[in-house]
Amino acid sequence: MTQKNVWVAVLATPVMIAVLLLFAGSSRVTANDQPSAATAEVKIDNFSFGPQTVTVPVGATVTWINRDDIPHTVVSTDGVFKSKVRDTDEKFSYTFAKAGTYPYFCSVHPKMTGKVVVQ
Ligand SMILES: [Cu+2]
Repeated sequence: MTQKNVWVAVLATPVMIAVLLLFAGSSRVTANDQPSAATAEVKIDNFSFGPQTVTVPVGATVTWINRDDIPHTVVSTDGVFKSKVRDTDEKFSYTFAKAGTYPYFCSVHPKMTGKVVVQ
């Protein structure tokens, strides 16, 4: 090693250790702050999704539950998710791994629309 390279190594090592500690620390903090993934619920009732727009963190699971007395579906406009026909009190869940805006509708009644915002 040249004199210059030795100094680079001497200076770089504590920086790398600090970076590693930072990463280890931050992942531990994340684990403590979010012991389980976030969840949100959307009720389907009277031909509407409520709340119509639900905002969740990345990784959250949204569960739709049909409280109406007729069947509905939950279908992503962009083809990201698609439920089967949900009868009264049946549920559909989807976990959002990526940030974005996910509009959806009921394929039986396309005027029923909603939106999930993942951030
Ligand atoms: Cu419907």
